[in-house]
Amino acid sequence: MADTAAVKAALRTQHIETPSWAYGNSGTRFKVFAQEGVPRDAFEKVDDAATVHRFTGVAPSVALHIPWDRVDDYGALAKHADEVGIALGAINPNVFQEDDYRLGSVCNPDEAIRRKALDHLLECVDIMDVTGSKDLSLWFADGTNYPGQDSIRGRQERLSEALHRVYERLGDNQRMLVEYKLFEPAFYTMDVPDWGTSYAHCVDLGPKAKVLVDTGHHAPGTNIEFIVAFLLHRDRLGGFHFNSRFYADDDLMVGAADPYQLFRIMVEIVLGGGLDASAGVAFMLDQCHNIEPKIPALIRSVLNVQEATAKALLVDQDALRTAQQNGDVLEANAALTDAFATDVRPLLAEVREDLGIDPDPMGAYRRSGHFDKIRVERAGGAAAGWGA
Ligand code: AFD
Ligand code: MN
Ligand code: MN
Repeated sequence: MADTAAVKAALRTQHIETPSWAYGNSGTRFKVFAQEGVPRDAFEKVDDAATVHRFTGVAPSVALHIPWDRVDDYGALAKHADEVGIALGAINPNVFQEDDYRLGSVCNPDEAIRRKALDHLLECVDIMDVTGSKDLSLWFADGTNYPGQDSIRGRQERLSEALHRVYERLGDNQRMLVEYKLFEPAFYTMDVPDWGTSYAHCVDLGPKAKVLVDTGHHAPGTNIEFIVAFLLHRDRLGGFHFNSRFYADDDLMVGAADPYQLFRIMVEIVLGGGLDASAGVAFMLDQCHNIEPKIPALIRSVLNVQEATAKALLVDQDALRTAQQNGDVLEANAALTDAFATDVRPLLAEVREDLGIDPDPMGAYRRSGHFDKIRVERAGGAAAGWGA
C-alpha cells in the first residue's frame, strides 16, 4: 500500500515548467486565431507563467524561446521573473524560421548557414549564463523532402560537429537536451527522427547531453513508456515536452487525449526514481492553445500531469513486484489499473491546502477575474505569437 504522506510530499515538490510560447497567439498552418489578453512581450509571458504557478503551486519556472522572447537585458527579465515568484527555465533556440534554413540549419549543405545556426546556439548558451538556466532545449527541424536531396550520412556528420561545438561551450551546471521528432516539417527524412538517434548523439557527446522526449513526436501507437523506462535506466532522460495528440504533433493539453498513456509514462518515472530531483528529469510542457484560452488551458495541463503523477505514486509497488515475480499477469496488471482507477482529486485538494492555495485551481482562476483584468490592460500593442 502506498504511503499517503510520502505521496503528498512528492506531489508538493513536483515541478512542472510551462512554455513561454503557450501564452502567445498560435494556430495551425491554416490560421492563427488571435485572442484577447495575450501577452505582448517576454515580461508579460513571465507574468502569465507566474499566474499559472500562483494557482497551481507546482509550476515555478517558464521556458523561453529565442528570438521569440528576445529582450535587451536577460538579467532584468530574470529579476522580473523572481519578483513575480518564478524562475526562467530551459532556453529553446530557434533555427527553423529563417529563409536561410530552407535546407536545414546545422545540417545545411552550406557551411556559412551551418555557422549562422551554430552562432545562434552558442548565443543561447550565453543567455543561459545570464538567466541561470540549466537546460538548452535543442529541437532541429532539419531534414530532407526527397530521396537523393542530400547525404543522410553527411547530415549526421554536420549535426555531430555542431552538437560537439555546443557541448564544449556548456558550463559545469548546464546540459543540452536533444529532442527528436519523427516527422514535419521535413517529409522524407528528419535528421533527429527518433529517440535512438538522439541517444546515440548524446552518448557520443558526454554526460551533459540527454534525450528530450516530446510526447507528440512519435509514430501513432509507439510505446512511449518503454522509451522513458529505457532512457531513465541509462541515465539519459533529460526530460519531457508534454502535450497530447489525436493524430500528429497536435500540441494539445497534455492528458486530454490519452490520460492512461500519461499515467503509464509517470508509472515508469516513479518506478525508475525519475521523480527525485537528483534524477534531473525536467517535466516541461510544450503546447499551443489555438482555440482555448491560454492560462486556464495551462492550469488544466498542470493538473492533468499532477493527477497522472498522483495515480502513479499510488501503485502498490510491493504487490506489483510480487505479482511480477510470480508471473501473475492479472494481479500485476491490476496493480496499475487499480491505481489508475483511483480518483486522486481529493488527495490533490489536500496537497493544495498544504501549499496554501485554493484546492480548485480552475474554479479559483475563473472566480479571480484575472482574465478580465489582462484583457483590458493588454488592449492594443502587438500580441506575441510564434513568428510564423
Ligand atoms: C514545435 C516542435 C518541437 C519544439 C517546439 C518548440 O515540434 O516540439 O520543441 O516547437 O520549439 O512544437
Ligand atoms: Mn517539443
Ligand atoms: Mn512538437
